[in-house]
Amino acid sequence: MLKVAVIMGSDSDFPTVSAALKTLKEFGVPAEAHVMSAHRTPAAACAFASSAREQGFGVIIAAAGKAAHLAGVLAAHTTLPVIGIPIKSSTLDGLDALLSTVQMPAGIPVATVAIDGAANAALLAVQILSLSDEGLAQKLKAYKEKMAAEVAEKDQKIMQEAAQI
Ligand code: RP5
Repeated sequence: MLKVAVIMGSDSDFPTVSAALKTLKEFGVPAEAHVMSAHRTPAAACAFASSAREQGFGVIIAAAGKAAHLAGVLAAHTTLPVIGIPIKSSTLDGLDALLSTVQMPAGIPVATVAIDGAANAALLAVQILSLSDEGLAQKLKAYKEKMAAEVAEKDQKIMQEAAQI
């Protein structure tokens, strides 16, 4: 199976990014995590992205905060899909990272999830890989069915609680 690269701009992003690794593990998708920075280690980031496809990766997830250029720089050096996670690590509450990640120029897309949206980044990566993996497609179907069943259960509970008011 193709691997997912989970790149973060700093180890300080890890507490948030770990939700992506957890989700990938739940789906049995092999992942590799690295700290690489568009600003502090630009050569390493570019080299990683340039060889990611031949290294067996299918998707790159890039998480960064502040002036978050990591996802865009990785996307500039690969034809693999890149998913950006803007990290809330500044006095601007992540809005800076969101805009830096999402506002890519035409030709170099970054699929940007919500601020700190690590679990959704992983789910999107699984969905991309499921296009050529029927086992993953089945797991995604089961995941959605479980989620719907949980909501239905909450609905019943709230209906009962509301009737008591
Ligand atoms: C960004 O700057 C990183 O992705 C992190 O969110 C933020 C702060 O990094 P540290 O100063 O904690 O290393 O590049």
